[in-house]
Amino acid sequence: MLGAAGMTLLAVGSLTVLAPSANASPVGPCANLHSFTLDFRTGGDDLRGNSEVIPFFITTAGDIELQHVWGPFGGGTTNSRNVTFLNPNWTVSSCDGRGVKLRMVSHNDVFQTDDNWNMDAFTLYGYSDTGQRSYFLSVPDAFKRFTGSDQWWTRIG
Ligand SMILES: [Ca+2]
Repeated sequence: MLGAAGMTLLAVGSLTVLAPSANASPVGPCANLHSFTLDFRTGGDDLRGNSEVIPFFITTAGDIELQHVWGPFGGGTTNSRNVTFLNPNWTVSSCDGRGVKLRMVSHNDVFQTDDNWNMDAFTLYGYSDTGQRSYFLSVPDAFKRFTGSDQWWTRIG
């Protein structure tokens, strides 16, 4: 349940507290998801062209891998990618969606060290087989710095 300023109201016994939260939810009736649009807002450190982002859609049935995404994402830009599940025949109900997980993998050229990437914001839109937007997750304040030793970012709605 959403309270003021996008905070999630958590009922803990008789106590209600405000916790920061991603804004994630199915949209409309349950629908089988087939494709996604991923929006990545890059901060001051770019994602190189030889760096790969592996997205996973977190569900009640486990983490389902999406098609991989590659840079370059320039510093201070927003880049959008349309993907399906890694196997385009896979599907999952929008009502079983719980969040997203990203892994950045560097593929270094000779003389390159691991890439670092500042992802300031992230948005995911999930679409049904009829193209209906059926899942939405927005993290406007991700401010994640991926590095060679810190490759993972997870957000549960
Ligand atoms: Ca970089």
